[in-house]
Amino acid sequence: MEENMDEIRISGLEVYAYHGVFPEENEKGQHFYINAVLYTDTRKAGITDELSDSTNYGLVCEEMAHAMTEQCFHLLERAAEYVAQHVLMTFPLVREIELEICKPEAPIPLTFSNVSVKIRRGWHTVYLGLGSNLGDSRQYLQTALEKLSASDQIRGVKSSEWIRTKPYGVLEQPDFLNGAAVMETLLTPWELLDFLHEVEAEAGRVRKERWGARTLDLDILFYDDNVIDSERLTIPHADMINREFVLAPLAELNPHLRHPITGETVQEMLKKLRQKA
Ligand code: A4P
Ligand code: MG
Repeated sequence: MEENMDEIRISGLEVYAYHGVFPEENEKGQHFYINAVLYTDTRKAGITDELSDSTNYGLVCEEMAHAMTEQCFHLLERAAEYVAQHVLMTFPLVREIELEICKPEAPIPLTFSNVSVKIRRGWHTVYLGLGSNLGDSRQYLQTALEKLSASDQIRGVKSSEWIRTKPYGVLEQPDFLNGAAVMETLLTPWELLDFLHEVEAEAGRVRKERWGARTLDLDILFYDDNVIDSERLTIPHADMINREFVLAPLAELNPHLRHPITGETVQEMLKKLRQKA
């Protein structure tokens, strides 16, 4: 989540829709009310007074109403996810959205004023490390970038140059071609990992030996400034400070990026590593 973002707020948008677990709800429909906070940067529009430099909240209302009525879901959770994603994909300047869908006419045989589901979703900045040392490495890396770009959950993919590097860890294996890429994604870290594993599998990667030769290796280096230490996932990538083949391409993309735990920039980590060598 980014701090200090400006907000465009919409409240009480009324939409007649058909979401619900009960068949009567899907047939008869009922009123839903939407509250949304769009996190964005209004500075440019604040200077120019041009609508094209901001996000048109009228259009956002229309798109939310459209997304609410074009499909019929069982759950408010699903409707909220769907509407949030639609707004994030349709309005490029909206970095995050907080969305609440209220259902005050929900079929509950008790007196109540409202039920609602509220979620916060957004684009996250991710840095990936890419490597290959089997087969046509350049082609594997290039294809991986194309598959990432082709996902509707990922946008703005930019990559570093590919560099040829000596194997690290297990030394008796071919040289690697390595690089890094930066992008924005709507996926959670775990969803992104699953997607990367799919892309690796499509490149014919077989997991045998840890640190062994591979057609394609995709590692998550940074995910915003999240720190994750779980069985399946360690973010930031644990060993980056010892790997020039990670830090050099990262420095090409963003030398001033800071490690969220140590506070060191990529440039500083790279300089230290080169001094050690
Ligand atoms: N995993 C945990 N954290 C992450 C993360 N941030 N990104 C888990 C991706 N995966 C993460 O990885 C094993 C498990 O790590 C995954 O299932 C995931 O749950 P893997 O890709 O199956 O196995 P691996 O790649 O052999 O192991 P590892 O530890 O990821 O190795 P690395 O760090 O990828 O190193 N030398 C040069 N010159 N260039 C290289 O690119 N790469 C390696 C592999 C060794 N030597 C190299 C290079
Ligand atoms: Mg790996």
